[in-house]
Amino acid sequence: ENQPAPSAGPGRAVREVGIAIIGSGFAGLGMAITLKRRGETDFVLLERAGDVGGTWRDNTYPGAACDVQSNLYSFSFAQNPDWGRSYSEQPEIQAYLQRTADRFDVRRHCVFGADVSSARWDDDARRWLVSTAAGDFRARVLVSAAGALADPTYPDIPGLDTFAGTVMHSARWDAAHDLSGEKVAVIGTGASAIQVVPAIQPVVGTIAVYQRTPAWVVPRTDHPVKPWMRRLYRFVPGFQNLVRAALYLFREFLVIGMAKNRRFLKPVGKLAQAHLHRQVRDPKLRRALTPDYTIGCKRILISNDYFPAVAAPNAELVTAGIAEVRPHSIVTTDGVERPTDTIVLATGFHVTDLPIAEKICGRDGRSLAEVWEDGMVSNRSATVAGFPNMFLLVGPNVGVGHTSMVYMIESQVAYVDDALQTMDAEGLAVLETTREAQEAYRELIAEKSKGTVWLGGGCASWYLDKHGHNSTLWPDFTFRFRKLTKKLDRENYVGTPAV
Ligand code: N01
Repeated sequence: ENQPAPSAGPGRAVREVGIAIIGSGFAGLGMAITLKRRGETDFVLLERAGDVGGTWRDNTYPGAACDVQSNLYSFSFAQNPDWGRSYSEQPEIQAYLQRTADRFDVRRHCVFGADVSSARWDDDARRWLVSTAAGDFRARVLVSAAGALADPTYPDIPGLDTFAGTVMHSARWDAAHDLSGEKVAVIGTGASAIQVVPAIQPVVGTIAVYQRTPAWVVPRTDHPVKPWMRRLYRFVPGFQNLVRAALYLFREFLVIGMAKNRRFLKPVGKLAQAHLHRQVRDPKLRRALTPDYTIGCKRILISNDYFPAVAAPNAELVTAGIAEVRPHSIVTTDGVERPTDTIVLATGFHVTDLPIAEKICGRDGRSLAEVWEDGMVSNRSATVAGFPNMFLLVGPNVGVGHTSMVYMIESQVAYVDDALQTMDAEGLAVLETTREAQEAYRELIAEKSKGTVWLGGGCASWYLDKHGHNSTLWPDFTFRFRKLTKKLDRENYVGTPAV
């Protein structure tokens, strides 16, 4: 049953726009720039924070960096010949995003402080009604680019709320807090933890790393980019494209090949074991750091300084579970109590239970979260039946652990842009995908996921939802995703003309 569409509160003006884009990270910016480059200017970027950048704006913890090479981790239409390192650190990526927003003049479309509280489809008006902390909007089209690594997960540990010291999530770092000499606890051993631990270990008094599941870690081949290389990028036409293509192909064939065919994983497991062996002398610590699941089941991490940091004299790897947090300590299930000044939660994000999904309500008034109760479903990772004129960027099954998310984002943006141009060309007021298309895509994903290390590698990861389904990763070569999303699959949509 249709729910009444919300009206703007008393005295609140509603702004009419063509396209409302939620979020201004890589996805939101990519969408905005694509629209702008083809002359479409009737759009807003609704950004809850005060600047563009998304996850690269938010993750300012010491050591934050990307584990995909910068040449690949950038927009194809805005390459940067000046990257300082092969794997860039957070400030450089954030500066790149800010500069790119300026270069394509999209900041004028940004509404900052516009935290979206709800977005509802009004079937009579054929408009999305979007309420935000910075005002209400009525939009013909809604593009959610709110991100999958946007909302931090706070673990449900007994007593955490009674802790008298400082608690910081890695994605909400407080730079003003001085950790020097403190007794610091880091909870988690994922991609964020393995970067923050070595960055803070030299300055803290003691550091206790609470590990629930050890990570597979391989060496990181990071280095500063030589000045002559930068000159080649800048002055030799096509050279940076060539490097990008080589990196892309290497990652694509090596990693996806491995995920699909376990025997290729063996040498990588050996490489990780040798890395651990070289860096950690103590056999007991080495054993504690050795994973018992197949490499690749979770994201393979890359670091040269994580193991040495954990093996440092002021560090301790805690493998017993956390029983409770007290005002000045953490107690583990083996009864040991460790005095603690600051707790760093490197505990990840709401990926399979996206908070934005609770706020977007479709034709029958149900939220995306309700519709996705049995798992996230979509047509081509972009549209959902019952949610007309709505597009998702970095939604279900777009994630990649092995290559650049920017490649996937650009594929998605091209698809959405083709859909928007189709709507204009055909004079459509409403475009909505069919349940059949959604079901077919779900089956395609399930089929492609079968037999992969992500499903059968013997680990629990954020790649899988609570039902054990892969609802986050694209389980195939990314060029196949690009092919699938090159053009709108018009036959899988119902279009309603404007009159
Ligand atoms: O989060 P995670 P992340 N008690 O979810 C543990 C991207 N990224 O922020 O494995 C104790 O991976 C949890 O333990 P377990 C990248 O895509 C990229 O590190 O569930 N422990 C795990 O160890 C990445 O995959 C980069 O047993 C608890 C950790 O917390 C994604 O972001 C850098 C717990 C969470 O790991 C997320 O990475 C950073 C509890 N209650 C991030 N709850 C680069 O490009 C959770 N854990 C380098």
